[in-house]
This record gives sequence, structure tokens and C-alpha cells, in this order.
Amino acid sequence: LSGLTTRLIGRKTHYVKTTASTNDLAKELARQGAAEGMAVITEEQTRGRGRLGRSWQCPPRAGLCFSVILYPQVNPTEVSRFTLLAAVAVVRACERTLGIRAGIKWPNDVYAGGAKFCGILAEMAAEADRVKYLVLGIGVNVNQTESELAPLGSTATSLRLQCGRPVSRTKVLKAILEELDSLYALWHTEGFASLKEQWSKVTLWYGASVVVSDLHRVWEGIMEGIDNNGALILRLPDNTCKTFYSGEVSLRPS
Ligand code: BT5
Repeated sequence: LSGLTTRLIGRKTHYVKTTASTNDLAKELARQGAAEGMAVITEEQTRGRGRLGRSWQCPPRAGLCFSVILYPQVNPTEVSRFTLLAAVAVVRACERTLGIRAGIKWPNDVYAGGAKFCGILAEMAAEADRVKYLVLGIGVNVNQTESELAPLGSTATSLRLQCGRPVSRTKVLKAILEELDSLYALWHTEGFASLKEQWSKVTLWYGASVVVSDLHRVWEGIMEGIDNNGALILRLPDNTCKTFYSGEVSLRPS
């Protein structure tokens, strides 16, 4: 990654041609004491994962799959803050390098043109009330064509489809690492409130009317923001607020 201007993130890289999941490989390297900021990058994932046992599709050459190892001194309940940090980094990187307007769909998706092109999977190990290591896995659809995305349905897009030309995966990777680096530094110096502010600028439907649903119920209200653990705050028609945690619900505009 020549010319990378980061101070911490991506200074060290670990590249493998193929692996089951860069998150699993990164966790193994973290257990062995890998340097903070190490980026674990692969050409092909054979068992790429999303949340809750879902899979992540990433065809070789078209997609970008990598994980970053971090050792933040935080409580495990704070880990979702870093999902949000990564999502802001992806939005900013796409805007800066490609001029693409992207937005975060809470909690861990990044959208452009109404469809998902990036998913984030934060995983950690904790001891007592401290995080031992944190792995931020990022999957980006870079050069997928329409036919490659077709099996995922109309909710998937790629950066190439959004800008109408092929995109350099290295350029996207470097830009994301740089934005991660500056946001991680911002978090260190100014804390979570400043990340939250960045997040609110690039989050879809912020302050707008949304529908939140779980398997049993549907709520409609105004997306008020997130709390300090990254949970979604919805203002209901009776003016009370309800908090939702990411595992249990899905979100859409009303
Ligand atoms: C995510 O989960 O979106 C997190 C994906 C994280 C992938 C990265 S790649 C590097 C690292 N290593 C890993 O093993 N994982 C991380 P979730 O919110 O659960 O969304 C998963 C759902 O997104 C699937 O059930 C599909 O519906 C959809 N999906 C799968 N592949 C997709 C793709 N390439 N583009 C758009 N949507 C996709």
C-alpha cells in the first residue's frame, strides 16, 4: 500500500490470497499479539460472514474484503461505537475518492443509490469488563457487475455501478484506511460525542420518519439519533422514546 498516509491503521498489513473469513484470521492474529492497526486483506473469502450467521458474498477481483485489528481500552458494551466509526469512514472514503454520495443504514450497512454496497462486522474478545481485541471487518462491493449482484436482489449495488466506470480496489482500500485512521484518532482525542456528530451527518433518515420492526411488531416514529452504545432512539407519536438494539430489528423509511 505505497503512499498510505496513516499513522496507525494499515501501517502493517497481512495479505493472503484466500481465507475463510478475514475476521477469523484477524482474531487469530490478534490473539498472537499482532500490531494495532494491522489490516488483514484477502482476495477471496470462502466463508465470509455477516451478522447473526448470515453470509457475505464477495467474488474474487470484484469485491474488497478486509479486517482491521484494534485494541481500544473500552468496555465491551462500547464496541458498537466502532461499527459506527467504520461506517462513517466508508462513507467519507467513497465521497472523497469517487464523489459518491453514500449513507449509513443503521446499524452496519452503507448504501448508495438506495442499495447496499458495504457491510461491517465488528467482533471482539473481552476479559472481565475490558475488550482484549476488536476486529472491524469491512466488505465492499467495488467492481461487481449487475449480473454478479443479481443473486442478492435489488438491494445490492457496487461502487462501479454507482460511478459508471471500473474503480481501483487499492484506491478504495487506502481511502478507507485513511479515514479509519483519522476517525480513530478523533475518538482518542475527543471521545464518542464527536463520532456521533460525524455519524449524524451521513446517516440515512436521520431526523426523519422511519419504521422499525422485529419479528412481532412494527413501530413508526422519528429517528432521533443513537445513544452512547450505538442503539437507535426512536421518538414515538406519543412523544416518548424507545431504544432499539441492532440485533433484533430492521429499519426502513416510512
Ligand atoms: C453485514 O452483515 O453486512 C456484514 C458483512 C461484513 C463482511 C466483511 S468482509 C470482511 C470481514 N470478514 C467476514 O467474514 N465478514 C467481514 P449483515 O448486516 O448481517 O448483512 C448480511 C446480508 O447482506 C446477507 O444476508 C445478504 O442479504 C446481504 N449481502 C450478502 N452479501 C452482500 C453483498 N456483497 N452486497 C450486498 N448485500 C450483501
